Amino acid sequence: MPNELTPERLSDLRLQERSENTAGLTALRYSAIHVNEYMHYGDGLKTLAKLNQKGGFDCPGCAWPDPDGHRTPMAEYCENGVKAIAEEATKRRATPEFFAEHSIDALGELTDYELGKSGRITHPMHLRPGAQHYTPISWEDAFQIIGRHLNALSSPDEAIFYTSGRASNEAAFLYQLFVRQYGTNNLPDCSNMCHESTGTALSESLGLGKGSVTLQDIHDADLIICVGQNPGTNHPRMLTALEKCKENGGKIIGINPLPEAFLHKFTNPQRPLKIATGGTAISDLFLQVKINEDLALIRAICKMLLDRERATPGSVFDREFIEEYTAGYDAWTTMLDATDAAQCLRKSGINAEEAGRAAELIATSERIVICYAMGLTQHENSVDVIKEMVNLLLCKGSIGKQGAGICPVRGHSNVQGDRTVGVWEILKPAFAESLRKEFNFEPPMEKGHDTVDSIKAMTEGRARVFFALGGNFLSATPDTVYTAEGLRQCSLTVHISTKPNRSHVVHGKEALILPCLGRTEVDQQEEGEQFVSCENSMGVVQMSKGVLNPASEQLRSECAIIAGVARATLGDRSTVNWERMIANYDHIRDAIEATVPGFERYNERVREPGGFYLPNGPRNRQFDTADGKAQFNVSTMQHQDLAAGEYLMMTVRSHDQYNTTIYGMDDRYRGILQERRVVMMNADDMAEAGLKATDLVDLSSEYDGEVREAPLFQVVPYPIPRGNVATYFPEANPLVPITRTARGSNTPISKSVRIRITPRK
Ligand SMILES: Nc1nc2c(c(=O)[nH]1)N[C@H]1C(S)=C(S)[C@@H](COP(=O)(O)OP(=O)(O)OC[C@H]3O[C@@H](n4cnc5c(=O)[nH]c(N)nc54)[C@H](O)[C@@H]3O)O[C@H]1N2
Ligand SMILES: Nc1nc2c(c(=O)[nH]1)N[C@H]1C(S)=C(S)[C@@H](COP(=O)(O)OP(=O)(O)OC[C@H]3O[C@@H](n4cnc5c(=O)[nH]c(N)nc54)[C@H](O)[C@@H]3O)O[C@H]1N2
Ligand SMILES: [Mo]
Repeated sequence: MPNELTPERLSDLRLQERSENTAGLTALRYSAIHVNEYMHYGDGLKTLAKLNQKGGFDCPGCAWPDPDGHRTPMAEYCENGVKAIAEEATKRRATPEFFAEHSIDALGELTDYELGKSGRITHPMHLRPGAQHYTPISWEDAFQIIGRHLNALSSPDEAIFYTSGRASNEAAFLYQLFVRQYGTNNLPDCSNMCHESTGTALSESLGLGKGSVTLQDIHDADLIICVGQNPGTNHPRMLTALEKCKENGGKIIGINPLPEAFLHKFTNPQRPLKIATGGTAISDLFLQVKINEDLALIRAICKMLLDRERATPGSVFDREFIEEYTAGYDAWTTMLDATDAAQCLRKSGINAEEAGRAAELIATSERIVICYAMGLTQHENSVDVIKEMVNLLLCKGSIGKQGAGICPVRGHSNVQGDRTVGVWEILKPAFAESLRKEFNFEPPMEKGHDTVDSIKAMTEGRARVFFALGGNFLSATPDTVYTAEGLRQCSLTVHISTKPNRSHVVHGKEALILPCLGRTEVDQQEEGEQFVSCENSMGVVQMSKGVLNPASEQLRSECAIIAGVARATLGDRSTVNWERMIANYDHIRDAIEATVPGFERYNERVREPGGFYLPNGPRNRQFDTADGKAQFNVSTMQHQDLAAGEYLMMTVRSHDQYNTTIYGMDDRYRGILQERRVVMMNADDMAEAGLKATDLVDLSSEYDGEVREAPLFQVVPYPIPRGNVATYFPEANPLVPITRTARGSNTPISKSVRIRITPRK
């Protein structure tokens, strides 16, 4: 949010019909516009030819997997992947002259969109204490400043080391190694705000905090339940997989408070015949659930299934699977017996007939996949909601067989890999032991700060140095005003970044920006050109090798920057040969192989076209839980108490953004154009509140007597359940309370914030 916000600064909001067709030729046209506007012509051709191809580079967009076998030569990418590339490989530059022209105050006046569009940062930049301008600094001097600040702290636990999920396995591993040698487990990451609830729920119920399906399972499923996600925008290549499933005779149920465009129609841009014939209808049944009432809905459906199973034993449930592989079935059915299905359905906003149709589809399907994303993970009871989804799969025996399983659809392209190689505020004893053995040092064992705890530690003065490997901490985190206070109190804030963002503007007393190579760029080190590797949503590790010349000669790779910081901070204290690691990343991969299970012959297998799968117990019906069984879970239902005049708000992504990076001002599929400060409301709620389309309102949220505000939003009538509203992330983040998080995962409740809407006079 820029410093000064006035009604005059809002653009002319334009509303049009919602689109009921995703992708198609329009998507191709928008891809071309972004490439032409922001990239050099030759760079465009070169990058798109290598995007998501074997031996090419991994799309920095999302974590959806690439096909194992044949990949379309025309392109394994989508409109939003192309936008992500155009954003990184832009021809625009944020040079030292740019920072000389723009003081901190002037940068603060720019919108997120304008800040991002200023281009790639070309030089390491330094903001001296009290200064108004970032000025260039040498790499060595920057490393020395960081080392000095870190070594001056009274405890390593006074430093915070954040990671955003774009960092490669190699960079992430080196980073956590440095941080643990320095002496802390304060390793918060974007996952804490993203799929942490998944990690908790699936570890406890299935013994592994990751999904169990492969891409082939999606193709082979009889039924896919797509709940709490918007793949038409956030994982467009997933639609190709859903289309394959449909062509194989599969059915799809969509569960979402919003009638997202992908549910209606998908026109695969890679198949000209489909374009001519108007595309594939994706969903067979759409359940417009109320925000955070998925648990009530699924529970009611499970009760219907149980009734049917009892009437004809063995016709619905997989008794053998339940018997052999699960625990807790009896407690679960007892809980269902005590459940009032009608009441659950009333809560969920779904009528008995629609729920009955869902139950029918589930009862008659053998192979079921449940796909989900942020619509399930960012509520207070998210861990229970995800476990409820697992209950449904378990009773159907839909785990660990072809065409079935749980599929948390990941966000950032390597968020899953970063966790696999050790970026986590928790250091597991087995990994600690491996680090101890391989590197001969005593790692800290105490749990570190996750994202929410890090913010509190900074604001309460318990942490004084903030360091970020990528991301945009200020804008991505909840409670923006509170978080800003924490960052401003730090003695030093450091960002390894590709482009300017708000976290560079809301800074500590001293600040550094360290510009790094992007995924698309050639990474030249002492022993030659290097590649890195990433793990996608389905546990496949693949190499990624850039093709473009770096945006500036000054740029360093993330690995090289981390090594520089480590040397300057740890000096002779370190037992790691940082130079050797950087000269050739094979040495980093050898170290990963030696310390992280599943990476046997890493250097060899990562060079094979298409990479390799990491081990996955649930896929083979091996459950690493206390009793070795998959767990049915019994939980109490959450009741959302809204006071009179309160609405339940979800914050979502528009079609034209990548998290806090704003590609453009339009949300094309939803028909909301040119302005992002909007609140989508049910037309009846609007009428009741005396509001008309485009009326100006202020939003506020109140928790424990504390009021948070976000001014100046425009009302948009939208088909959303009554009592629910939707706004865009990050504009509405000041309303998300730091004091309320998901139980068990500490994830901010970005999808269920109680708010009030006050009309502007
Ligand atoms: N182009 C693009 N791609 C991206 C991203 C991006 O910003 N832009 N971000 C990446 C990242 S980090 C992530 S995590 C993913 C995010 O991918 P998504 O999770 O698809 O992203 P959101 O926009 O947060 O959408 C949440 C969806 O959940 C629905 N929803 C909200 N609350 C509820 C609820 O209570 N129940 C149900 N059933 N549904 C609900 C919303 O209506 C919306 O459709 O995408 C990744 N890919
Ligand atoms: N209200 C609300 N808040 C949310 C969410 C929500 O749905 N609602 N979603 C949450 C989720 S799911 C996530 S994952 C987080 C995202 O949180 P983050 O990952 O912290 O945010 P991003 O916007 O993805 O980070 C963008 C910045 O990353 C830098 N960058 C881009 N590419 C690279 C690179 O290759 N290397 C380096 N070093 N830097 C790079 C650029 O400088 C860019 O400005 O936000 C969370 N916040
Ligand atoms: Mo995410």
